[in-house]
Amino acid sequence: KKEYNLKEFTTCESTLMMLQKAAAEGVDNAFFRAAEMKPCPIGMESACCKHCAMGPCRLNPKDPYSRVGVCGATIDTIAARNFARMVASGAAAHTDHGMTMLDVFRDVVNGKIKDYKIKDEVKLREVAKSVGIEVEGKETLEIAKELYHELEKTYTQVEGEIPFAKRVPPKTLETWRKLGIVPRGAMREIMELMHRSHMGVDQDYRNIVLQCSRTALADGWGGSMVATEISDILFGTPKPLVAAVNMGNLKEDHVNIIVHGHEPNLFESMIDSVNDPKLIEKAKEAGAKGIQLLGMCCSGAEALSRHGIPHAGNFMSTEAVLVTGAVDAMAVDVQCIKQGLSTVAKCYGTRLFTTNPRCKIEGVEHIEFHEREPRKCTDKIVEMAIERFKNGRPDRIVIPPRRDFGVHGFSHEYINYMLGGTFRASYKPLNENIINGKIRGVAGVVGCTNPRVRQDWVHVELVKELIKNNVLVVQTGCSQIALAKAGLMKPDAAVLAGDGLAEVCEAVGMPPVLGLGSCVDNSRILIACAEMVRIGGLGESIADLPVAGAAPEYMSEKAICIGQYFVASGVYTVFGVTFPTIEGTKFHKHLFEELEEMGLGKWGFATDPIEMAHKMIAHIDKKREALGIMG
Ligand code: NFS
Ligand code: SF4
Repeated sequence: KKEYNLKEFTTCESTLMMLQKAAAEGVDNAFFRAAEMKPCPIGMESACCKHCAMGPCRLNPKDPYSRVGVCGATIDTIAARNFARMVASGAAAHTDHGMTMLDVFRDVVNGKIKDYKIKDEVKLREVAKSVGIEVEGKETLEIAKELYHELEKTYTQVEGEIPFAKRVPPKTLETWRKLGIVPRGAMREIMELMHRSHMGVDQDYRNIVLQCSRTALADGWGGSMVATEISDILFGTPKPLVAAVNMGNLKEDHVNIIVHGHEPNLFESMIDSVNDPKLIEKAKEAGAKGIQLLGMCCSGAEALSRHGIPHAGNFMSTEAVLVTGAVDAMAVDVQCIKQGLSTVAKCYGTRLFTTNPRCKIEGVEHIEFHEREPRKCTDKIVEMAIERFKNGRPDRIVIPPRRDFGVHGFSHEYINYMLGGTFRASYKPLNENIINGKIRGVAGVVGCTNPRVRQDWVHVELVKELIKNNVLVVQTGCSQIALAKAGLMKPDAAVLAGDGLAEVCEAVGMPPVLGLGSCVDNSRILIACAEMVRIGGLGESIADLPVAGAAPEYMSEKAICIGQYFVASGVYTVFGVTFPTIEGTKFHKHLFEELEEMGLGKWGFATDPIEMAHKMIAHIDKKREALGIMG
C-alpha cells in the first residue's frame, strides 16, 4: 500500500489518530480509497448520460457544445437531467424518512405504538394551527388525528398545495405560484421528476429545473419539515443544553454502543434499552462499569440536541471510530451508511447491525426494528454488545482523548424565546440587530464531509470567517459536528466574532454558531427565515433577506436537494468540492444567475473557505443595500 500524508485527509485529531492506526494495521477505509480512485473527469462535470441503451453517451467537458448524445440531447439537457435525478433521490430520502415519522405518529395516536407518546403538546397545537386546524377547545388526541390527516397530504396529495405552504411568506408563495412550482404532494413531484428525466421527455433545461424546484420544495417545506415537526412532537422540541462531541466519549471500561443513521425512533428506543437496569446489570456482570451510548451522523445530531447524548463524529469518522477497537456494537438504520463499515467492523470484532428493511448490507447481521415492539431490536443489540465486550474485544484499544463540550439544541422556537425574552418571544430583536448592523446577516452552514477535501477544514475556516464578519451562523448535520469539535459552539467562541455579533452574543449569552440538529432540521432554518420576513423590516420575501447558505464539503444527493430547496426558497446557496455543471453552459448560467432574476435564490460555488465566505458576505451586503440598511 502507498504511503499517504494523512494530515491532508483530515483536521479532526481523533480521525487522524485512527487513520494512523488503520494505516499501520492495514485497514482500508474511504479516505484511502478516495486517494486511490480518481473521479471520472467526464462524470464529475456531469457530461455523460446513461439514461438509455443507445448510450451511454459522453460529451467533451472541455468543449461541451461540440457533440450531442445519440438521441441529440445537448449538454444542458444531459446535465439538467442528471441534476434532476439527484434532486429526486435526495427528496425521496428525506420524504421517506418524514413519512416513516408520520406512520409512527399515526400508530401512536391510534394506540398501536405504546413505547412513544405525544411529548410536546404545545408544539402539537402550534403545528396544527400553522396548517389551519382549529385547536380551541379540542382534546389533544382529536387535534393529533386531524394533524395526521392533514400532514399525510404532504406525500399523497395529487392536486393543490402541500400543507406547510401555509407557512411560506406570501410574496415567496406568489412567486412559486407564478412559476407553477408549489408542490402538490411529494410522491407526485418525485414521480413526475423521474418521468421528465427519462429518455426523450423533458429536453428544455429550464423546464426541468422548474420541476427540480417543485420536487425540492416538497422536501424542504414537506417531507423534511414533517420529519422535524413530528419528531419534536413525539420526542420533545430541543432546548439548549451542554453536550460533548468527539471520540473521547468512548469509555474503555464501558460497553460502547453507537447508533449511526437518520431516523430518531431507533435512537430513542436504544436510549431506553441502555437505561434498563436489567441490561445495565448484565453489562456489569460481564465486567463493564456501565453502558455508554453515542450517536453519529444525523440521528446522532438529533439525540445530541434533544437529550445531550454524546456524539462520536461526523460522516467521515464512521469507519475511523471503529478502528479504536472500543466500539462493541454499531446499529445503523438508513442513509450515509458506508458499505465499507462492514469490513472495518470485522477487523475489530465490532458487532455491526442493520435494522431497517430498506437498508441491509451483504454479510451484515440484520435485526429488524419495528416501532410497535422496538425494544425487541434494541435490547438484542445491547445484549450482543455486552457479549462482544466480554468475549470479543481486540488486544489493543486506542481511544483518542478529545471531548469537546458545547451548547446544542437551538430549535427555531428557542431562538425566538432566547432573543425575545420570556415575555415577548419573537424574532424582532434579531431583525432589529440586523437592521442596526450589529449582525450583518445570517448564514446556514450545513452538510456532509467528503474525503475529496480535508475533513472539517472547509467548514471550520468558513464559519470562522463568517462570524469574524458579524454573520450569525446556524448549523445542522455533519457540519455542526465539525464546528462542535472545533469548539465554536460555546458562548466564549464570541471572542472570534466581529464586535457587533460578539456584543449580541454576550448580551444574550449565546454562541455565535447555533446548532439546530440534523439535516432534516434544515427545515428549522426555513421556518426561521419565514419568521424573519413575517416580523418585518427585512423585505417581503425570503429572497429579500440578508441571508446565505453553504454546504462546503457536501457529498450526498440529499445535499443537492437541500441546496435546490434553499435556492427555490430564495436563498443564495454556495457549494464546495465539485459541482455537477460546466461553467459557461446555459444550464450552469441558469442555476447560478437566472434563477435569481426569476425571484428565487441562486447557486454559487467555491472551494476555498475564505472565498466562499466572501461570496456569501457580498450577497448579504447586496441584500442589505437593497433594503436600505447598509452601514
Ligand atoms: Ni446530511 Fe445526515 Fe452527514 Fe451529509 Fe449524511 S449524515 S442527512 S447527508 S453526510 S450531512
Ligand atoms: Fe445517450 Fe440520449 Fe440515451 Fe442519454 S438518453 S444515453 S444522451 S441516447
